Amino acid sequence: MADQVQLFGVWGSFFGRRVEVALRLKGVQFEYVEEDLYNKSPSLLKYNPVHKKIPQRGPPDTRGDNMLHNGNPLAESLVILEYIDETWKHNPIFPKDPYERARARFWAKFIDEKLWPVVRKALGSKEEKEQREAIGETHEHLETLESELKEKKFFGGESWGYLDIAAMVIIWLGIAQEALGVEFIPKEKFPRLHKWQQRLVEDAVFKECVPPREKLGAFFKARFGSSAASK
Ligand SMILES: N[C@@H](CCC(=O)N[C@@H](CS)C(=O)NCC(=O)O)C(=O)O
Repeated sequence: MADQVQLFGVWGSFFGRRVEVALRLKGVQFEYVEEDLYNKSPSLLKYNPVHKKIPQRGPPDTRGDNMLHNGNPLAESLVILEYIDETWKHNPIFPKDPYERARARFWAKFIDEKLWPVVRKALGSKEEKEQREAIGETHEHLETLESELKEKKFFGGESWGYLDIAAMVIIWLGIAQEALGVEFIPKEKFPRLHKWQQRLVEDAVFKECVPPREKLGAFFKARFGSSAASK
């Protein structure tokens, strides 16, 4: 029987786009279901009763980016990426070497647990001081990632892989910078990350998954335009 795959997501969320990139790279057919986070669908609540996220996180609440594979619900984008790579083994996204795999997981965790929370804070903050500090911390974390990238084309080396997918949020940062006029990721300060994200958005798989810049920019303006980030 052919695999039945459904992806529940929100178009502007890089969590769901991570899963989409991996599915497209593997050539897995899937049905995409756009979720309304303010009015979560019965399927989302049924399949993601723990986090109710897309892909989900945290203990009992409800969140929205998930995948359903032959009736089995999966949550948390990074966990789903591992599942996809183990289930469909062609075009592997993880490095072969166990040490390199561990490092890739380490940095992906760093992105979700260190970088993303301060970016979220910088975007949403209504207070200028708090927002300046959050942008400062964002820059610190980006510097760390810039040195991890070194002179490599991609985090994965010559071709992109798991960590490049996990780091997609950096593309979102560039778009937020354009839309809100805030220096989230100034080019002069992060030349390697700039080149890296340009290579990614030119890649055929990413091109299909990253939302159009104008659409995402307009979303940022509507959602965060009144926060300190845009002043
Ligand atoms: N750690 C989760 C995060 C997923 C997440 O936060 N998704 C957001 C969309 S950007 C969501 O569903 N928010 C709805 C909510 O928090 O209720 C993952 O990697 O999948």
